[in-house]
Amino acid sequence: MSSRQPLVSHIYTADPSAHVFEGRMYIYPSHDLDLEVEENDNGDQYQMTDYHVLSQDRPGGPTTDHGEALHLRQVPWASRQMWAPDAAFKDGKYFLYFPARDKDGIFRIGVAVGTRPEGPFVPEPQPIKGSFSIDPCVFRDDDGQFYMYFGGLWGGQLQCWPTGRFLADAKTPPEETPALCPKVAKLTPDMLQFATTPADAVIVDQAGVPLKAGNNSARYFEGPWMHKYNGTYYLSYSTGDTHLLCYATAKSPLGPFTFRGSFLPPVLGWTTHHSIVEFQGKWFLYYHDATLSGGVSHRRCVKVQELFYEADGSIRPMAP
Ligand code: FUB
Repeated sequence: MSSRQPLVSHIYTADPSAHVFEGRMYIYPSHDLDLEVEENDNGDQYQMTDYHVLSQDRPGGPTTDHGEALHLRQVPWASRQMWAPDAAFKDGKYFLYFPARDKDGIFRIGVAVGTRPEGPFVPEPQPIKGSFSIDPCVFRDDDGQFYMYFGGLWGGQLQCWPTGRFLADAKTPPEETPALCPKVAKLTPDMLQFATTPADAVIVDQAGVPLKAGNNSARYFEGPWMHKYNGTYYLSYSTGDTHLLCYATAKSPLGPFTFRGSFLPPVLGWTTHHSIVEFQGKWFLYYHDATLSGGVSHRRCVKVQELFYEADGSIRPMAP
């Protein structure tokens, strides 16, 4: 299965987080706006103000747009830029996790709750305590514990937290020093807070040495995704300015994760962002590119293709 066509073309969509809920494929994307704005490294062109939930009866099948599930104006703490979201289900409730800038311009991660996978969702009045940066991915392990992975560099501000306090002018680490890592925290049983202080999900090379900041074609930048295949934890992510989707594996959801390689080369547009999900025994990659707008990086479209593993558990590289 590979349609290589946008799931929908009546709106721009990006950053797809896909989950199977109630036997159907639900996709939680960013909703890119059709704005004429200058692009910069701070991501000011990504001015999204709401979320739409999409669904399919099977990957590649017809897509339903369920309409607006949450709008910026409903979120008391947020000021702008609703970036890549994710969703989770527990005890009869659906949770939409989303980053946005607070009133001080600092990215935080919020949660909104609903009773249907497509929403609507009612936001909590405050962001998750101790949350920062962008791109939440919420993963349920087989024992029922939920984890959140998050973080993104540059406009996503991950580099601004070297001390645990926000430093607006902080730079990314020097090339010969360890790279910044995505963060991981356990969620509380009610799914609304961190149960543990966010820690580094460290990515190491084959010798067990943390990847260096200058290892641009392998080190982490943004868009973490966690899935489990044959008992192994797969942390996949974007390398940002080198535009690759890469992955690393571990025996624990907390890592350390050993770098395994890249599985998707650069797509059209600056960003690349994805999720990996199983549906009826097959695995699928949801991702985006900017083909729908002819290459405008902030007007993207979500696509899907089947993903395959080799016998040794490596992900077979694919073409966008
Ligand atoms: O969509 C806005 C940002 O672009 C996301 O949060 C990043 O992952 C990148 O795709």
